[in-house]
Formats: sequence, C-alpha cells, structure tokens
Amino acid sequence: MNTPVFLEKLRSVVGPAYVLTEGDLTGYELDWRKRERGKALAVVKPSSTEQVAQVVLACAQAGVSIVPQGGNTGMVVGSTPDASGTQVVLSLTRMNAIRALDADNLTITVEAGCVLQNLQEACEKAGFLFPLSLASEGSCTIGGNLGTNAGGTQVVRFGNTRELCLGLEVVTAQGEVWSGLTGLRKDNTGYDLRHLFIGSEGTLGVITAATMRLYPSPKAQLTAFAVLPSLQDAVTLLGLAHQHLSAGLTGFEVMGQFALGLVKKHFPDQRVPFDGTSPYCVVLENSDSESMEHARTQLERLLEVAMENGCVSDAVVAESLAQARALWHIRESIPLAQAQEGLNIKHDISIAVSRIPEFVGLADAALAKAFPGVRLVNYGHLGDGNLHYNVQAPLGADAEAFLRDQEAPINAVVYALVDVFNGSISAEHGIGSLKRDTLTKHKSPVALGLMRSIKSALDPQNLFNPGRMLSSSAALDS
Ligand code: FAD
Ligand code: 2HG
Ligand code: ZN
Repeated sequence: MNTPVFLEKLRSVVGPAYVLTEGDLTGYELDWRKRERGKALAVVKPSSTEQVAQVVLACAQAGVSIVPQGGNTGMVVGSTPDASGTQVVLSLTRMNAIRALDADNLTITVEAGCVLQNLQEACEKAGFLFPLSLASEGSCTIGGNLGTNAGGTQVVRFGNTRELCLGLEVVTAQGEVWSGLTGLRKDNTGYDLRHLFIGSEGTLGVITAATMRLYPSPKAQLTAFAVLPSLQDAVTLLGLAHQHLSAGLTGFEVMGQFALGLVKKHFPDQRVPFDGTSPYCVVLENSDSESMEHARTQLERLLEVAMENGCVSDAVVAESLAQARALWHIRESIPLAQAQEGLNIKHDISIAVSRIPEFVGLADAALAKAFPGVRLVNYGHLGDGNLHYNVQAPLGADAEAFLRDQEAPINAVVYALVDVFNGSISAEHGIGSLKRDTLTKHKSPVALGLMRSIKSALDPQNLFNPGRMLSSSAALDS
C-alpha cells in the first residue's frame, strides 16, 4: 500500500481537517481503563453515512483494517487500535444528529455518534423517556451502546440496548449501506439482521444510525437507599420489590461495603448514608405513571414489609430530585473510585439471581485463600443477575505488577466458578481484546464456530476490528 496516496484518498472523502495523523491522539488510542495504548495510522472522522461507505471502500481496497469508535468508554479494549500503526480509527462522533422523532410510533432515529446524554435530554424535552442509562452517558455514544449491547441501571425494567432498538443503518464490509431504519415492531421477513450487528463490537459492520424505542416520561420517580444484613437479603428484597412495584421497579443496584468505602475515600464530598458497617446496600427506584404520592406510598409500603421481613435493616427515601441524584451518584461513582484506587481486574459476570449469594460466598473464600490481601469490589446490577465482581490489588501492592502476575490466575478461579453456576463471563461490557482468549475457554465450540462463520461471511477480508472478540486467524479459518 502507498500510505501517502491512501491518506490523500481519505482526506478527499472527509476533508483534510478530519484525517488526524499527528498531535495528541491519546483520546483515540488509549482505552478508558488505561490498559493498552495503541497507535493509529489515522483517525478518520466522517460526517455522513455516504462518507463512511467511501472510507470503508478505500480501506478495503488498501487492505487497511478499521476500528469503529464512539466515545471510547468501552471496558474491554475494543475501540482503540492495536500497536501496529496500520489501523484506521473510524470515529463516528461527528455523526451526532437526531434525524427524526415519531411521537405516535414512540421512536427516535438518531445517528451513531450522538452522545447518550444528549439523546436522553432531547427525548425528555419532547416529553419522552429514553431509558438507557450508564455512568458514562456524558461521553458514550448510541453507536457504541449498540456495538456493545450496553446494559446499565434500567435494564431490570427496559432491557439492554438490544431491546430498545427497532432498526439500524449499517455500512457493510463491502462498502454498501443497509438501510433498516423501519421502526417496525413486527417484521418476520427472514433473519433479523439488526440483532447480528448489535453487540458485535464493531467486528461486522459500522452502525451509522438507529431507530430506538421511546417511553412516556413517568409522572414520578422515587429513589431509596437501603442497608442489608447480607447479599441473600438483597435477593429477598428484589423479590419483594418485583411484587410490590411491578413494572414500576426501574432500578435495583447492589453495592458491597468495600466498594462504597472507595467512594467515601476518593470522593469525600459525597455523603454515603448510614455508618458503613453493613456488608451490602441497595439503591432502588420506583417510577410511577400516576403521581409522586402514589410512588411514595408504594415504596414506603415495600420498605415497611422488607423491614418486617428483616431483609432491610435501615433505609432512606429521597425527599427531592437532588437527593435522588445524589444517591444514584454514589452508585455511579464506584467505577471512577476504583480507577482512582489504581489498576484493577474487572469481572462483569451474570448468574441466575437466585444463585448469586452462593456464588459470591464461594468466590470470596476461594480468592481470599489463594490470593491473600486481595480487595474485593463487589457491586452491580443485581436486578439483572449482573455483578461487577472486581478485584483490587492488596493495599500497598504495585497494581501493575499485581495485574501482570495475578490477573490470569484470579480470572481462572472466578471464571471456573462462573462455569459451575452456568453463568456468563461477560454480561454487558463485551469481549474486545481483553477477554478474547478467555472466551474460547468458556463458550461452546459450536457457538464459537457459528460466530466465526458469521464473521467470515460478512467480513471475509477481516476488515472490521480484527483480533477483537475472535482471534484474527480463527475469525477467517472456519
Ligand atoms: P466505544 O468504547 O467507542 O466502543 C465500544 C465498542 O463498540 C468497540 O468494539 C467499538 O469498535 C464498537 N463501536 C463503537 N461505535 C460503533 C459503531 N458506530 N458501529 C459499530 N461498532 C461500534 N457499560 C455497560 O454496559 N453498563 C454500564 O453500566 C456501564 N457503565 C460504565 C461506567 C463508566 C464510568 C464507564 C467508563 C464505562 C461504562 N460502561 C458501561 C462501558 C461503556 O460505556 C459502554 O460499553 C458503552 O456502550 C460504550 O460506548 P462508546 O460510545 O464509548 O463505545
Ligand atoms: C457499572 O455498572 C459499569 O458501573 C462499570 O458497568 C463496571 O467498572 C466496572 O466494573
Ligand atoms: Zn455495569
């Protein structure tokens, strides 16, 4: 390949200002967790679907692989280039328009680079709720959310990003545009292609736009923060919350005391309620279509029953929107507090809700025995059976050396148990390059074979995000 000619071609497609090859490219080349620093041949920033198609064609002709990128907030090193200096980062951030809102169809059509928070705000302004909610929502994009099939804190009621999507527009590896922005709720005309691209982590095509579901804005939202004697009590509370709040239960997050301690340590301005002696706390949300009064009566009744039952030892209900935000902010600050504490090992696992306490009991004991001093940062989306069962190096240890020497053996212990419990090694963050080799050990050979067949059928040149999710060679030799 003649690199100057190739770069000139890209410049002619998107404009010279939008082909970045020099200056500080850290934001595009370093992943959010600072696990790997790559090197891009260029960062290309198209402004239209047509430009994306032309960039893909130019890359295909030159044999240059493409790493689609949104907000670069991914957790598994999937949106940054490798270290070869030969890959193009295709940043969608200039494609951020809201194309249409169909109030009667309860849908919104939006370009892939739209920042999630901007989408939420636009929907709210129009009187609707777009319920995807992540702590990274100020930076992540709807394209990245679809690419990872992101979860977040409202999944217990509304499902993952997949459940919120009714149609996609995608540029294929052949540089063609698949326009699937129908907004239909029912369509059984063959394979549902949308679901192939959702969660494919940029390995099958570039999502350029999407039609997403909207919901009516709730009349009231009420948040409570509860203290619990054990993780089993959190499971009991979840069952009671489903019974008492039904579809009003829009959030149910559990937080281990050590995780909350990290928030107190690194963000002392945040006021974590209660004294910090109970092993677990829960933040839960009731959304109501009637009134605040109705929401409060329901939530207070739930907490009364839970206290009688003994699964909740104390609780506070937010008195204002500001208080509710502050309670959620505590939960959402845990990943940031962990990052401040140092490099760490993340396990984004899912297990049947009913078996989570047993899993955690066994995993805590196994890790404490095999890796004395490790600090377990356990929290997550209990309502979805999804735990962030994370591990921080022992106090005073060199975190980089700890990860180098202990990450693989620690993962082996945790994932072996996940298998015993028929769980998943990735509930919402995806595979990227960090979990690629782990995936081959925990996914069935039949499933892996089907994934490879799909990859080689849609992307025979292995153009899109090679080496992510599937290894480069394995992706093509099915
Ligand atoms: P990127 O990081 O840029 O990309 C992620 C993947 O999607 C990559 O493989 C990339 O190639 C691909 N991709 C990006 N755009 C496109 C596109 N247009 N077409 C095709 N592929 C594309 N995740 C959760 O699921 N739940 C959480 O609660 C959550 N909380 C978080 C909290 C914090 C503080 C942080 C930093 C991250 C959190 N995440 C969470 C992880 C992350 O925010 C999500 O994975 C998010 O969906 C990534 O969006 P992004 O735009 O940053 O994508
Ligand atoms: C969350 O739920 C995110 O806060 C991040 O998915 C989880 O950092 C993590 O492990
Ligand atoms: Zn999460």
